[in-house]
Amino acid sequence: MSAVDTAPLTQNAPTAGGLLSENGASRMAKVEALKLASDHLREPLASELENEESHFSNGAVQILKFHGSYQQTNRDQRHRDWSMMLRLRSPGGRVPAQLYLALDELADRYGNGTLRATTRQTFQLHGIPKQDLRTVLGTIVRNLGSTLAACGDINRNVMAPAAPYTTGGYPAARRLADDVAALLTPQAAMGAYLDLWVDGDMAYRLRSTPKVRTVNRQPAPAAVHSGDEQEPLYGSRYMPRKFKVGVTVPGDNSIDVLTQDLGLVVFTDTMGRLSGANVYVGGGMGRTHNKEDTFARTADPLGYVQGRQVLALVKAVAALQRDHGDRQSRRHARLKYLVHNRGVDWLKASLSNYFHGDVRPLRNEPVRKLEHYLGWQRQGDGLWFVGLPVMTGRVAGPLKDVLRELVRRYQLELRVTPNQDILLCGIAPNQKQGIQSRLDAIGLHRSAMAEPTASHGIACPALPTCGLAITESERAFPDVLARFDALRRSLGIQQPLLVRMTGCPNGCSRPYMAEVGLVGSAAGHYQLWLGGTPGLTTLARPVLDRLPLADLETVLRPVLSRWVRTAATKSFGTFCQDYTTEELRDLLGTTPVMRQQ
Ligand code: SRM
Ligand code: SF4
Repeated sequence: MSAVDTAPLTQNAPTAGGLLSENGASRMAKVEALKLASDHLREPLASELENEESHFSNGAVQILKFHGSYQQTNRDQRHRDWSMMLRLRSPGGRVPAQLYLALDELADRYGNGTLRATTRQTFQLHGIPKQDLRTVLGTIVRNLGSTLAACGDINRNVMAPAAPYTTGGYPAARRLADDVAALLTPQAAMGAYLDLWVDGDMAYRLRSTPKVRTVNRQPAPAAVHSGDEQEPLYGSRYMPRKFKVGVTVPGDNSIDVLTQDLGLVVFTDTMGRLSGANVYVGGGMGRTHNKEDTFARTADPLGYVQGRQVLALVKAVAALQRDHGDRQSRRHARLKYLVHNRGVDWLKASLSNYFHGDVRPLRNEPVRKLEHYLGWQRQGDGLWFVGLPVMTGRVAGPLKDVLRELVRRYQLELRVTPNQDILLCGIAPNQKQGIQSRLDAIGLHRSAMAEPTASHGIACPALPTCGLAITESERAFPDVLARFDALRRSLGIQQPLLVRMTGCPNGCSRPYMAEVGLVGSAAGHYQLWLGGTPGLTTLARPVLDRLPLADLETVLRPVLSRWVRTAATKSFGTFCQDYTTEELRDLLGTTPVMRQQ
């Protein structure tokens, strides 16, 4: 590999690397220029917060994202009805009682009265008017929450198994997720964040961790530094695009490890201390219909890295993507395109400029399983947790009331799972009965907590809040799941089916990993993806482009029936993998119109 092959685009010299034409920013994606001019993510947001307008300009909207908020309109209304969505940062899905109670109240007082558990293990609030943004965000920070870097071209919420198990590798995985979140926290942007939302009160600074302080003190290869003293890792243009990290333990694939830009599977010694991690790079779901150069992709294995080198490796991969990711076309800016286009061997070679540790062959891992942790379970420290299925993650109505009551009374910590479910944690044995009786009152009986299809199904918000939605998703999903359950029952199918739905191809509920993925393609129509597995190990394939939702049963009954008659010992996804796409299409109950598409 020559030096030229691995040469990075210099982060803070915007004319370097051919990004800009001689007289301006014409070849740089617009967002790049906005980030550069923003004074580390302050302007024009800070100025526009002071005006009386009901909404922000496009420039401010881009900067606002880094502060954890999106400007949205209610797409059910004919007129433009502006409001803000706020997304929290909660590594491993951990939300302490005090923060949850604050969110619950903010949603009622300033938002649309609901909270939304997300697929990356945090909460969103919707419907916040611009003039209340400072109050709401400030209240979150004062209650020890944060929305910093929950959106934008930066490291996003770090995922980790939500279960609060105190044994095995789980505590180490959670600690590593906290360390990664701290390691990749922006520095100058944190100053801007505190200035804007809590009048610069540095008491609310996100704390580093001892391990991160050690890593940051150690000498690192020069290439890791962005060249910007105020923002040493990211530089003044931050990442080319969002960057996502997930950490888990061998065998537990609740975090969908292969869909992350950077996935870490931790190994621990007999004392539960981190001994190293298998590293996977270049996963991602987002794509655009009819643009074949955009695609969903599972991450490639990079290798095994020893425990004391893991954080340096994480920083190195982030720095490499910062320098080499495509800053001209946002559509191709994710790490997955770099890995796909240049190959994992190129990545390994380039990484040697950023990381001086060893990357060894991958260690063996057991078969991956999607753990969903529903129902009552022991934590391992004498306490219990209870996993509550939450349809599409929407916390509203009686569920919201009961959660508030239980969290307030017992001061319980919450954990959000990647399946949009909620775990109530730290429950003493003598509190179990009282809690279960309150759950019974809203239909969350012990037996209802493990319902096979619904417990696994997830759907993105889509209409009416998501500006990119082509179709319904969250609002249609309860009915879709009920129809799948009825179909399974009518065919005598006992096994669960992993179903995921989105309102567009961006893939927010990771539908391309499901056994049945429904991806909005035109009003009332969905692209049908088949062939993902229950353990989230394989990418599914698109089989139909425009399945009318009304024809779900007609189309799927024949293939499900064939599966249960001929191969019921396999999962449905594995059964589908035995066929070519053409053969699968022939197994569907399609109409001639669908076949012509
Ligand atoms: Fe997402 C954009 C919601 C997880 C891929 N996503 C959006 C926006 C912000 C729409 C927008 O840009 O205007 C959606 C807001 C809708 C709303 O009204 O709330 C949105 N994404 C969500 C959430 C809330 C879906 C959910 O059902 O929970 C998830 C919030 C996660 C979090 O807490 O951080 C969410 N989004 C994901 C995931 C899954 C994941 O991260 O594990 C993906 C696929 C993985 C990936 O990134 O490849 C995902 N969202 C996208 C993309 C496509 C990115 C790409 O590389 O092409 C977009 C569009 C974009 O960024 O341009 C997007
Ligand atoms: Fe919006 Fe598409 Fe994400 Fe659904 S998948 S939330 S429709 S961007």
